[in-house]
Amino acid sequence: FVTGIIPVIAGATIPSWASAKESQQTREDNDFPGLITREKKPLNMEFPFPTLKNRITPNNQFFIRSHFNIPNIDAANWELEIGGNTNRVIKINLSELKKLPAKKVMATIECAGNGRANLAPKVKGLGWEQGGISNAEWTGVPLSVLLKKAGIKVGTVDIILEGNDEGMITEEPKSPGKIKFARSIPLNIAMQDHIIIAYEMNGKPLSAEHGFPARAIIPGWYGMASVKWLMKITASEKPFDGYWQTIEYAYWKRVEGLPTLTPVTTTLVKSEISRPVLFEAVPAGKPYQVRGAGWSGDSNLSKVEISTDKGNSWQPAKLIGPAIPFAWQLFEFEWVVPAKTGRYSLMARATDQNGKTQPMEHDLDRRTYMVNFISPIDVDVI
Ligand SMILES: Nc1nc2c(c(=O)[nH]1)N[C@H]1C(S)=C(S)[C@@H](COP(=O)(O)O)O[C@H]1N2
Ligand SMILES: [Mo]
Repeated sequence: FVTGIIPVIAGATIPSWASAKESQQTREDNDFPGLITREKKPLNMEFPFPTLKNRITPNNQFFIRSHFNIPNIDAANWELEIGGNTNRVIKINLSELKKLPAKKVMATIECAGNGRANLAPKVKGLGWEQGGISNAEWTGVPLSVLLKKAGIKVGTVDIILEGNDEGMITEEPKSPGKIKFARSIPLNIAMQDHIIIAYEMNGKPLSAEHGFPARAIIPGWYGMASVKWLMKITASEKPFDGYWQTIEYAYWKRVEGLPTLTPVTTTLVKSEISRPVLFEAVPAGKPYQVRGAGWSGDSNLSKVEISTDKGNSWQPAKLIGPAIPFAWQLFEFEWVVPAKTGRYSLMARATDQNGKTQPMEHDLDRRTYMVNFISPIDVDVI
């Protein structure tokens, strides 16, 4: 066990002294170098966003979001059951799953609570800053292949994905005793080709933290839908109203003007600056490379723009690499830092090909989810 390791980032510092200190104190081992611990039990760790260098997040740097303790699953005894409103109940083990035609999908997973720490006044819930998000290439079997094997009966509207982790929610609103983590997706989404039951992440078997032996990957949706430690898939004739789509991960959608609790689904357009970090000292009168990433669950990005004057004017950043559906895209921008010293406020604003762009403020109908408003990075030009 080595203490005192801080990831070395050219020209950058750790986001804040508090989070650096916290990650030093609570890290249990060297499995996740540099990750920021938000909670120890259950394990919740944030990707140190200022270290963003490559499009793919290494497996040991990928953020971890778990509601209960991580289950210890014996692959030899694991079976995935598919049933409910189906012609037959099928059970499939890991080696059978791996023999089915596989598909690779690159997908960025963002927790619906990412950026929650930026909300003012402070709110309850895990205080994710910038790193409740990561990107990987996943390998698995299209969910549609499994659903076709079981034979989905007419009248099915929802496909419920159930994990093997369980526990009790002891804060109000409490759960009715122990419950398993579960989430549903509509049947028409479930049948799309890119929805997969993944058993590999960046070419390696899933780790215990990320859902071993298999998990759902719902590209373009916030993370809660990508159920880990998958054990059961149920075709349902009614929309599923489980804990994590009514009480948590639900927002107030206006229906006929009336706020109606609705499950959180697709990831909103957003960008984050990885360089500079908040309150970084930037040398005056020299070029400085601003970096970050942008994404949208619904479509590819059309542009990311940067403002260095509190949003008065915007200039285009350069998008790096090809657009890949469901995967974030890195950007860079050469800032000609003024000779005049003082505090400057940097902002990034992503727009997607549907023309959707980031708002300036958080919409309270979203509660503490889907936080995609433009969040300035203040720096000191010295
Ligand atoms: N079984 C199960 N699946 C789960 C969760 C969980 O607690 N249990 N958390 C969800 C949430 S809220 C997120 S953001 C993603 C995070 O995936 P990761 O831990 O691999 O980053 O997993 C989702 N799948
Ligand atoms: Mo999440």
